[in-house]
Amino acid sequence: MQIGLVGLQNSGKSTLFHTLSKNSPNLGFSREEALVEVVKVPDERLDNLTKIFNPKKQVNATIEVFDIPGLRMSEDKKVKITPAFLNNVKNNDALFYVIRAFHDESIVHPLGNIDPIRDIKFLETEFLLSDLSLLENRLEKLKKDLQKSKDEKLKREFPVIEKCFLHCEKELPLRTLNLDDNELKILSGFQLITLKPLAIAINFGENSISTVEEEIENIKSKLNGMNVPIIPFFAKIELELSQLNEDEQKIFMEDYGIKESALNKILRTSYEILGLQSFFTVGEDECRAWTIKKNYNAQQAAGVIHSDFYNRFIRAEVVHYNDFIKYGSFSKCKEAGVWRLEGKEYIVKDGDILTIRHN
Ligand SMILES: Nc1nc2c(ncn2[C@@H]2O[C@H](COP(=O)(O)OP(=O)(O)OP(=O)(O)O)[C@@H](O)[C@H]2O)c(=O)[nH]1
Ligand SMILES: [Mg+2]
Repeated sequence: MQIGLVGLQNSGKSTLFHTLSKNSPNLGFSREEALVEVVKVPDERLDNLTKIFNPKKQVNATIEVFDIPGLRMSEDKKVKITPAFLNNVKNNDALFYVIRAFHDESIVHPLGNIDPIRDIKFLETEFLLSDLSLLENRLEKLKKDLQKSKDEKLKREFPVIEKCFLHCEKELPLRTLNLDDNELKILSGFQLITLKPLAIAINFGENSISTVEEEIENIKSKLNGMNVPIIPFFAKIELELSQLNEDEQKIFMEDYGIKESALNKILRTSYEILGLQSFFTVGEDECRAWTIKKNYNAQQAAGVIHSDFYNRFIRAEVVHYNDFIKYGSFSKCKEAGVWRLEGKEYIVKDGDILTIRHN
């Protein structure tokens, strides 16, 4: 899974990116080239399992974060999206708009002044126009092709593209359109931007820490109808904090009154908007967190570990993390009746510990 940090120039994307990728202090602040970093998803539950099983290694789930150079003013004094920018944006499973709310006269804002609502609407409009033009072209082409051929695949595609086109024409992003799995499959090759899950991360200056909740509520009320998670963060301070060790970080965050790190918020929100959850495998070799979609059944989850596990699936031994911690061992869980054997249709829950039986 890859999430993209998208926004206008100087909104704090690269600063945020660096707080997420603290394990790679050598990453440059590139203004020209997009950078991808694999970020370890912290999970206290996995840390606790590692303490219990003492395996040779712990493997956290990972998520890829893509830092995309922002939109800037071109020579004709306009801020325009470029094909290269769009390509970078399309290349993600979910998007975070990174929006500037900090004030600093010495740092240029390509649209002139600080106005988070305007910036959010600017991005939404540009992406909507991009989708609209793609859908319009596709619709024209389908109309022509369907006059000549009776291809079943094209016939099925037409109403889906038309439905999306009419939705975008009403200035509504595609993420607000109800689409079933078949329709989504038909659309999957087009990389429509407003169909991607979205969250908004707003970068506040340090003197906003005490008022940030109010400011976020204010922004939400002005974005009525835009039903996406909105999270505040403090890029500049958090970059400094991310250089410290975990204990120091906690102390300073408390001092500043920052309740949760940008890293945690971004990852938690990514799981939420992408509909993801984690399950665990444990043992002497490794304790590991795996990422799956929320409605995955036991066989699909097994397939994430290994395709052989999918093909040769027999049953899954299941204990939930909370039960395991409560009872302390698999045998105690068996005695308590919380250890179960489940078939392939079992819907895996966030925090399940699985052992796959296969032949
Ligand atoms: N004063 C202040 N400066 C900040 C804050 N956040 C980021 N900056 C500064 O703003 C400048 C731009 O930040 P970047 O993180 O490089 O912005 P960006 O969104 O990656 O910009 P582009 O890559 O050009 O799109 C840097 O000099 C940062 O140090 C903040 O909260 N307060
Ligand atoms: Mg940058």
